[in-house]
Amino acid sequence: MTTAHQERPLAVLVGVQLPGVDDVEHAADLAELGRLVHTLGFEVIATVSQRRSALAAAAVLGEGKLKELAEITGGSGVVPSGAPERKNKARARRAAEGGEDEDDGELLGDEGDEEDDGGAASDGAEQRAARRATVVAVDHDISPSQARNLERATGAQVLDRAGVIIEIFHRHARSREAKLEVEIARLNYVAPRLRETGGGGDRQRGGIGGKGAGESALELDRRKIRDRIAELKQELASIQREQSTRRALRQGQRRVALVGYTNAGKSSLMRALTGSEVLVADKLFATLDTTVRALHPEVRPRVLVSDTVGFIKKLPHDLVASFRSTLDEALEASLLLYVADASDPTFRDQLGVTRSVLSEIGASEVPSRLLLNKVDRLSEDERDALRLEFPEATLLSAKTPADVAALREAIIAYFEASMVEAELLLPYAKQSLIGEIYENARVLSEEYGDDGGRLSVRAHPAALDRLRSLLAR
Ligand SMILES: Nc1nc2c(ncn2[C@@H]2O[C@H](COP(=O)(O)OP(=O)(O)OP(=O)(O)O)[C@@H](O)[C@H]2O)c(=O)[nH]1
Ligand SMILES: [Mg+2]
Repeated sequence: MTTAHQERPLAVLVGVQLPGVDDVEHAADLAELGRLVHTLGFEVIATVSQRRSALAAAAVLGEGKLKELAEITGGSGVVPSGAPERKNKARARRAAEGGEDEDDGELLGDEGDEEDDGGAASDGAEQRAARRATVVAVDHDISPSQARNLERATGAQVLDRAGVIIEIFHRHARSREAKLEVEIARLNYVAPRLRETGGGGDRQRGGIGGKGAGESALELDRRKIRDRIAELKQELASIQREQSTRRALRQGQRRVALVGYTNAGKSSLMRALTGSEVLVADKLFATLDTTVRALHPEVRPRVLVSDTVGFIKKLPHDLVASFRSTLDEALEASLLLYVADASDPTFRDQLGVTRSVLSEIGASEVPSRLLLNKVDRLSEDERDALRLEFPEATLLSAKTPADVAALREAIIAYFEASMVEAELLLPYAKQSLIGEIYENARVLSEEYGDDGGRLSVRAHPAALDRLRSLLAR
């Protein structure tokens, strides 16, 4: 556990303001990258930003800015001549030197690990350079050769935005499924960034071994990574089959999913609504697994609430693909609660990202409500302004019990309104289904005759369909 606050290793942010990105958006993007890097356990000491029409092909920044950056990291500030250029990526990577390579399959060394107690003893040299940033985080996706050149010019480790996010996911994954998904994304990310290490190829994680005849260490490493990905995908597929069976069992149940940008307060609402102990943390991507719990105190038929993985701008493609299955959970909900952190000045953009990712996975058809959370941080005037701007939304705070109680009532009322009354015939031979009926419908009356039970119920149409099909079998 973290004891007295130890000094965090230092990082510097790099951002290029591309045409079409205004100052506010650029600043917000960098601030978000700063929070991501902070979540990884670093202290951000500086930001180097430059307006350019495109990222510089060699090392993202122009010459002057590169020097400025190198002053913060203690590097030379120049890309050594003869350093790999972008022309031929394969050749470039092969040309890269071996010695100090960090290709151990981790995107970062241990130093930035937030779970580490930070007590890794530094040697004298490190102490002298104590105020120097050891990590450069670039707010764009950069090519492996750009990363390489930046590393050479700065003497620091370089991570791009995708790398930072993948590393956070890697550390926060808890369930077997999330771990597999992240590992696949991570290997996909690492593979093109592997460099010839002059025999050091066996340092890859996941049992990546020595050289085979006729193959360079690099080719072998890549092939092993592909094999490993295939293996992981198989394991994932079997877990997902089990899960879809479990999901099928829940079909027809009344389900609400909390969706939204990372750190919006989904898990906090989940806790408050269900009395569960899901993780709440002021970290980005605290939650990577979908959790499903019943609304508490329980209602009949019960309502299930799911907490889901948060979204972020420019989510790396590999991760979007990986977390699709987790988000399928949201697709199966009868009601989506979009949670936004109304105290964050950029929440409108965040909401846009949430909507576009959900519509990509086909969830825009699912009925939804907008929850503007964390209003305890806003003044009365600010709340009034939000009410005008979002007349349909519910303003609330996960920390205010009365707000949570009102939300619970609103959820119940929503389902109540969509419930219909119907009559179900329960033959004596099917008596075992009585539990299922009570679970999924509110039984208003029960009458038994020669042919079985005649139950008058109130239930959601989907639940009725499902019960009827069970009864007809
Ligand atoms: N002041 C205030 N803080 C809140 C509120 N809701 C959540 N928080 C805080 O916001 C931070 C993030 O909350 P979480 O519930 O973990 O957010 P999340 O949406 O689950 O985030 P991810 O799992 O990272 O996607 C925590 O520090 C919470 O205590 C609220 O209504 N008011
Ligand atoms: Mg969460």
